[in-house]
Amino acid sequence: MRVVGADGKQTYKEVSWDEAFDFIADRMQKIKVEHGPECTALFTHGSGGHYWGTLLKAFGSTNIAAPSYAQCRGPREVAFIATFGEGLDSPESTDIRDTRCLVLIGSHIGENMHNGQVQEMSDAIDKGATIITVDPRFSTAASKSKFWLPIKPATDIALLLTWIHEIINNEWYDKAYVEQYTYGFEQLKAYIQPFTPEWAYGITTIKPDQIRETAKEMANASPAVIIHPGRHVTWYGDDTQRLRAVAILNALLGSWGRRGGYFIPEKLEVPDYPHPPFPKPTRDWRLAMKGKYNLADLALANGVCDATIPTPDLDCNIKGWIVNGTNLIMTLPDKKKTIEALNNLELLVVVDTMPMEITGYADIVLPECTYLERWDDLRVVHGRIPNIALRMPAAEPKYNTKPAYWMAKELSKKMGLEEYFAWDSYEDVLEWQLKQVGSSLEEMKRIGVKNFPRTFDDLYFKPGEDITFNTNSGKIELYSTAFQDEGFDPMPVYTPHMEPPAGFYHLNYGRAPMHTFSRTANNPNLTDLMDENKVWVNPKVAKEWGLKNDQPVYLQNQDGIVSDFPVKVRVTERIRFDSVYIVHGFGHSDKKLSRAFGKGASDSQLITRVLIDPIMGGTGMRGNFVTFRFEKESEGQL
Ligand SMILES: Nc1nc2c(c(=O)[nH]1)N[C@H]1C(S)=C(S)[C@@H](COP(=O)(O)OP(=O)(O)OC[C@H]3O[C@@H](n4cnc5c(=O)[nH]c(N)nc54)[C@H](O)[C@@H]3O)O[C@H]1N2
Ligand SMILES: Nc1nc2c(c(=O)[nH]1)N[C@H]1C(S)=C(S)[C@@H](COP(=O)(O)OP(=O)(O)OC[C@H]3O[C@@H](n4cnc5c(=O)[nH]c(N)nc54)[C@H](O)[C@@H]3O)O[C@H]1N2
Ligand SMILES: [Mo]
Repeated sequence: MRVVGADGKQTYKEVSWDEAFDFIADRMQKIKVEHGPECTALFTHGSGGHYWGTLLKAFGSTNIAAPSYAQCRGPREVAFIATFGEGLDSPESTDIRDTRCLVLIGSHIGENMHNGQVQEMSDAIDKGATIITVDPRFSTAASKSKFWLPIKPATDIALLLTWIHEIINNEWYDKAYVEQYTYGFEQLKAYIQPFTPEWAYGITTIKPDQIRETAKEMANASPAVIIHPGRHVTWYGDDTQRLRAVAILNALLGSWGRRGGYFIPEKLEVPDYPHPPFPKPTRDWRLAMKGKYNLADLALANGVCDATIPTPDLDCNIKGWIVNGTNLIMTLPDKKKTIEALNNLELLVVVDTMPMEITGYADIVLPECTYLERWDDLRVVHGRIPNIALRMPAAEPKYNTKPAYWMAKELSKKMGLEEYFAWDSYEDVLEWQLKQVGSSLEEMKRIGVKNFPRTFDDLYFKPGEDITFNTNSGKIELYSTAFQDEGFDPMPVYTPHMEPPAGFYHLNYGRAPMHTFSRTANNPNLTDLMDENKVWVNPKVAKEWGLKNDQPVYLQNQDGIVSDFPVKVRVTERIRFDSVYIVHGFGHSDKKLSRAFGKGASDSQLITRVLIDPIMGGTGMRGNFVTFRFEKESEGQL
């Protein structure tokens, strides 16, 4: 579909697939001639990434960014790579099933439906594991916990440093493990001396006794203890350092590579369908970072977005985007900036299954059929045992929708890149790949998921096993030489963050179990379960403002941005008095989303202050404060 009319308005004119591909190929060619192929980028989340990635790399660009990195798990990857020489990737290798103590720091498993983790957590609870939840909100996980520490927002690093202090000074750490595997223990020990529980109490509001008691609880379970690394960890801009503190705590308790801690995952190698080598681009996304964020191991979606806004000192401004399965308007913080970038594009192609905010800004929308109507790439995941899974169509595509692999292949023909898609149907690709690993499409159609035996090592380190870690020192780095080399603090530092001004509250957000980001807000079955978000307000705050349950209010942030729509109040003790909470993904402004339009408030809209992590460029989103308004139009500031 061609988008006609004003930006964001979602007025379309249907064109043939052929016309659409001609249009895209022409614009891509123009960008290539005038600016170079590197001035294009792909934003992707989910399965289509592989096909579009192949097309873009064949075209000559490696600017491929996913919001699941710099808006999600990026800081944790960098922190764990710095400490253990390895990131966690997805799914995480947390051995929750066999743990004796699980510490959740803002990971709201149970509302965050990583189903494997939810199932293992409930098994662990049945087996008597201790759960410790650190969260300013009484989450579902907190309700299953032995300890709930309702921490003052943005102060987690202080708590983590103090736990490290307690575990070192009481000699509760795993001495043999620390001795054999770690680097920098003496520096760490000297460094953490000031961080007593009494010091942390003043910062976190967690009582010293509770800090001591929970530290002891973790030590008792060691090494079958998991200080959970979290997932959406881009909070306050010092997130990589917070996750370093998490990694260090795990190392001290000897949980990395140990049963009930972190297992060693294995993945099956499934070769790519043969294609010619990709051209090597002379410029990539790193260039646009101007020497910053060298420790980031993947492209930054926000970085590529920034590089689209012309600046005089950059010779490779991005001119064309392909956006596959990511609603960047709701996904990237600082919507104004995203729209500024969109306005500077010469080409925006959006591949989506329905009209979402982002499709309204496209030149061309390519409507994809849903996952139930198509083949997809094999799912190849690492885990305790390597396994692969097949996704196959359960129904014919409705309307004139197509799978992304078909689109990428057809477009490749228009761009002279068809040799990168040298197959007739996607079943041929799957058949070929499955054959390489000793299976077949026929078998996979029958069984769906196939497990393979592990080929190397054990699931855990053997006692006293000699191990070289992929860090500069070859050890688990309690003191990070990589951070030091880049000019960052080699050990995590607690820095106080801004506090909400009078009458404002931390804007806290998270997941609801039945919804996925903003993408399911219009789903009829899921809206039956939950059709709007509510703003959680502490009773003390409600009293001060005279707020009642279900009363609609607007939220206004520190920069004067007011939510497009009102949101109903939910008065509850489950949130601290200094914060309010809403579920992410609501407050859609696109009228074509007939069920979701105007329902609830959008956290994305209110996240205008972005705290960039200096180490890897992640976008900290929790530095925003909101107040209540009773009417949309203001009669002066509240
Ligand atoms: N149902 C459902 N499940 C999902 C998803 C989904 O869309 N829907 N998305 C998936 C994805 S991609 C991700 S990344 C994960 C995200 O899931 P998580 O990584 O678990 O979520 P976060 O958003 O980091 O954390 C939300 C929790 O942090 C708490 N919190 C807020 N501020 C602070 C603070 O300063 N300190 C502490 N200790 N806690 C704080 C909030 O109260 C809330 O309970 O969920 C995954 N699972
Ligand atoms: N304010 C705020 N921002 C956040 C977060 C937050 O909690 N709050 N969470 C962050 C995190 S952890 C993550 S991982 C990201 C996630 O960010 P996104 O993945 O961008 O999340 P959605 O907003 O759900 O956008 C998904 C888009 O994909 C489309 N889609 C769904 N299925 C398909 C399909 O099969 N094919 C195609 N082509 N498209 C499809 C949907 O219609 C929708 O437009 O957001 C990050 N940004
Ligand atoms: Mo995420």
